[in-house]
Amino acid sequence: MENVPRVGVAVFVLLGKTVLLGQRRSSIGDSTYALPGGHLEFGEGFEECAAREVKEETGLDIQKMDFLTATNTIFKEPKPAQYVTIFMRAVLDDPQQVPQTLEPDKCYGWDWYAWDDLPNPLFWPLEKMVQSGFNPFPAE
Ligand code: 8DG
Ligand code: MG
Repeated sequence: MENVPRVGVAVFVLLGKTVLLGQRRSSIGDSTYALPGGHLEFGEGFEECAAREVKEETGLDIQKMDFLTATNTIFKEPKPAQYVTIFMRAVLDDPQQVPQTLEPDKCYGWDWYAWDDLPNPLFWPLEKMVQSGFNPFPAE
């Protein structure tokens, strides 16, 4: 792969006070807990990409999408990579719907985690956001 910055889209899927995380199976951030998401495809909008990636990875249908923030992350390991990542927020169409591990080669499984009791270790870019005080929940 040519060394160019790539665009990632990651989604905070919120259910009550919890957020959906899955343990990655990937050369970047293996075994760490991350949001569903992936690469922006050519011609795609942010919301479109968010809905597609969440559906492909978890089977969940989402709505009420909002843009939250963007980050610029440079990974040195396992090989140099740079991601501008768009972070979206969404809720489920149907709050009864259960996440499925549809890409078992990329994720060990999905679950809901309370924002004040997140699992360890978090995927490094997410860990940085949490440590900076970032909170994906809408102001009450
Ligand atoms: P695809 O080929 O299916 O499109 O992509 P993927 O294999 O699902 O890509 P990904 O690694 O899950 O996501 C793309 C990049 O987005 C990832 O390598 C780095 C960036 N990214 C962050 N934070 C997060 C996060 O919390 N979750 C995910 N999935 N990606 C994130 O900077
Ligand atoms: Mg992914």
